[in-house]
Amino acid sequence: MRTDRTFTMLKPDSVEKGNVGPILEKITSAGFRIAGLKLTQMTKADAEAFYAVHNERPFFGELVEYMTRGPIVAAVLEKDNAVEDFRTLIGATNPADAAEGTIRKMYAASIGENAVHGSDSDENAEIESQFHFAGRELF
Ligand code: IDP
Ligand code: MG
Repeated sequence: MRTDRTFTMLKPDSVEKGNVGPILEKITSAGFRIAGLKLTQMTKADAEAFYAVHNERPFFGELVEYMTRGPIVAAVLEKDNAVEDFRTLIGATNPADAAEGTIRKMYAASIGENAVHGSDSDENAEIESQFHFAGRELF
């Protein structure tokens, strides 16, 4: 299992607000290399599968609605200790709790609409990358 890649999505709110450029700039400035990148939109079935671990949670319907309402930017990012370092860069799930200077502190509106996704383990980074990217789309 490789430890130098993670998976992210710039969520629909980030695309809607024109924050894709500034967020990608923050990511590459923090030392991540972009190994894969695409603008795409998840179907309801895609979002239900991607977030299946949360399907018993009260916010699941709202989460699926949010994540499918418009395009996202999906990316695979490469850096030593990628998963942990990227979670640090994005900050806490709730922007109210996110550290100063983190992506969610700067660009997220609420715990639901929180601008970006970051994988929570090397194993999930691999699963989530394969969900969105074919091998020939990663460099
Ligand atoms: P994470 O994205 O920081 O890993 P998770 O707990 O895995 O956070 O939740 C996945 C996503 O579900 C969050 O990023 C957010 O969009 C949404 N979410 C989490 N908790 C809540 C909540 O309490 N209300 C509404 N949406 C939530
Ligand atoms: Mg999570």
